[in-house]
Amino acid sequence: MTSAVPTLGTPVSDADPFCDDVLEDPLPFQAELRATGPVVYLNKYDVFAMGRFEEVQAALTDWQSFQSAAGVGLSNFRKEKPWRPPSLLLEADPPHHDAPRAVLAKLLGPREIRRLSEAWTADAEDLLDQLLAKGTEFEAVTNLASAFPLRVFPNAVGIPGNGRDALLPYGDHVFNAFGPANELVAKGAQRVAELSASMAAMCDRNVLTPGGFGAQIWEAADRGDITPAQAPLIVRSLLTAGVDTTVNGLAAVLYAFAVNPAQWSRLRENPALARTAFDEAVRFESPVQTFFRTTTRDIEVGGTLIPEGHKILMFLGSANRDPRRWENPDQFDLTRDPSGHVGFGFGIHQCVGQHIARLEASIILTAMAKRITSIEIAGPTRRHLNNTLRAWESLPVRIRRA
Ligand code: OVM
Repeated sequence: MTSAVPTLGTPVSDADPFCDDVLEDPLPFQAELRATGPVVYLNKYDVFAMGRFEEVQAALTDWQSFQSAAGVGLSNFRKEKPWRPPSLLLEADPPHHDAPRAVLAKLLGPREIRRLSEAWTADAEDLLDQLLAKGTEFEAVTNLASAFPLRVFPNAVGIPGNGRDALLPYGDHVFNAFGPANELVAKGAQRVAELSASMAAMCDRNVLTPGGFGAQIWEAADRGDITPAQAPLIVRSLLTAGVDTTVNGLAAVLYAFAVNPAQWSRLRENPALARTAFDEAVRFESPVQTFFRTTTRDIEVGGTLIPEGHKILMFLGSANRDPRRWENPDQFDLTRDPSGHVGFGFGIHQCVGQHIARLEASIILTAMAKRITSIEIAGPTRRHLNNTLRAWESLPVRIRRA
């Protein structure tokens, strides 16, 4: 690997943020990263890492200097062929980024998606009633955090019943593939052809149900807002970025409540806190932990000169727990204002689906708050390791019915 020689005085670290130990519990590594400096050169990957809120937010804002079109993973698309056709949103810069972004921003806007509330509320109540009828102990990742998004989101996009099984494993692989080519990527690569084919099939105009987000993306192509060639890739973005993220966002908020019972009481007293609770959980757990950018010029950050064409690694999860920005960052606390966190990113690429994520979360939390007086961990929890996601494999919980 060709290494940039970091400016004299730039702190250097030999740590591997993508090794199993750090993925299992990234907090000690992140605390060390923040303590080491505003920019730290990671020898192992020849990248410049940022773990403090100020620099992460500034890099996310300055899309002119920190581009996305060279990939938002470790792989540099200027030098390496991307493993799949790049995302027209995530892996693009203005001006190419703008038309696809405008189409999704309109479709997924806070007012446009209100029409989904009623049906999603009925789905949430039905799911919970069926689950609670079976007993008061269950595994919450499969039965709740995955079950709810998988029940409502693919329907809203308008994809057919078959093929849905590909959504979570494909997303898992995409998020692994932003990291280095380690064991996690090798494992996913075995199924990648099959999963990519299932995804492509779901983006086809002929299979998408009328009225869904998918069909509306194709209608944007009919209007000329985007090209017909762009439409299936924009549907792909929705299906890739919209499932694993919400599943792990919900798992994060369920876990946070299970280990902070006083916060659950607070939500029960004031269910209007559901949205705040979800954003606080996104800050606290940061389901998307990291993204990369690539420098478009020599740029100085925190006393370090980062050369043009270099990968930088932004630790969103670390920024969201930076004590320089947050009071008691390691506390899940519904009385704080979590807005301004970078768990959905920041700037022109900030999560375009965040209103959908908040709607899903607030609906399921509100339905839970009506039915459940307490929630606690009932057995050994297990993390799901992913190069980018902070995820759960298993959350056994015990609840008490209202
Ligand atoms: C996409 C995409 C994939 C993964 C994540 C993401 C968080 C977007 O294909 O556009 O945003």
